[in-house]
Amino acid sequence: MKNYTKIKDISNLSETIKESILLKMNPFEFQDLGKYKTLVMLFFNSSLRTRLSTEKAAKNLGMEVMILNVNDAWNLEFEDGTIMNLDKSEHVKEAAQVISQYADIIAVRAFPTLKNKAKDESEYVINSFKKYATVPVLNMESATAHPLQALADAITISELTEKAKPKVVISWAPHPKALPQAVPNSFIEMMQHLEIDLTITHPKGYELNVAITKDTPINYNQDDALKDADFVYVKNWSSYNDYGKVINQDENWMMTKAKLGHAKFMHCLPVRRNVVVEDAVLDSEQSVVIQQANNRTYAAQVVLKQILENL
Ligand code: SN0
Repeated sequence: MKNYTKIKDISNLSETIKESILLKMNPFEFQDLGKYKTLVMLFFNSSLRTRLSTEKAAKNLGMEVMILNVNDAWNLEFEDGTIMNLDKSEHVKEAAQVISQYADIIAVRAFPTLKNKAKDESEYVINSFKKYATVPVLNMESATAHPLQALADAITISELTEKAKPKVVISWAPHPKALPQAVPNSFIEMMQHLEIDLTITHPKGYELNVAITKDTPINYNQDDALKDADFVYVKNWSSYNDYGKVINQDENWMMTKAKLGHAKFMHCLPVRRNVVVEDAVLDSEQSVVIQQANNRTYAAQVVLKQILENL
């Protein structure tokens, strides 16, 4: 693998899922692969799981890890040809080339503005690093995608499914803040590649980009959508059409034990208790969020392994 900035960078998904489950059973099998190699992780935003699981994955492969919270460094300019006489101290052109001398792989987390749709969709942060870095780039959640989370979700469903073709529902939930569409985008795209029956449910106005949802059925009736579900993935996202806006906070969309039925409950975390999902769900055996978070390590590890093998 050259870079992992999108799900399509995985050449063989079913093999990759199998390989990650093998890594989970034997995490130190390739501990020499990353010897003398360095992962530099750049954070433009907060992180808990991504930071720790990706660092753990790199260390399981014998890599060194350096982490930079970019907000503690220089304010980066991404536009071409600007006169840099305002608040931006360094251009990404220099920064990416310099970091490439210290790193064998550069991982980037950069959330969207949720204000400028065209700018967010251009993926200017991760794509600038891809353009100017001379080493592979790993997406740790960009403006429109979170492919490491989606891979961990695919691993989790593969581990837990008791059916050849389980029914998976992604259900919008209320939230006080405007959140990105990155997690649902990547989850939906990932599910479209697996042998599963996917339904999307959300209030009107929360339609995601049709380039992502394609022909996946959208049911505006949550109860109806949830019928006979095997896995229910709950996530808030802000409006895509009324870009970045919170247009509805209807608490009736919160996931409850009654609505969940016999399904497994999934969420990428962090989750707002009793807003997105009630305690009774998170504290039940049906919640698999802790297992999902554990699988973040093996998702990152299989991706780092495939990139290291290609260096
Ligand atoms: C991020 C998101 O994309 O929705 C990261 C998820 C992996 N989530 C949040 O920003 C939640 C913030 C909050 O205050 O609940």
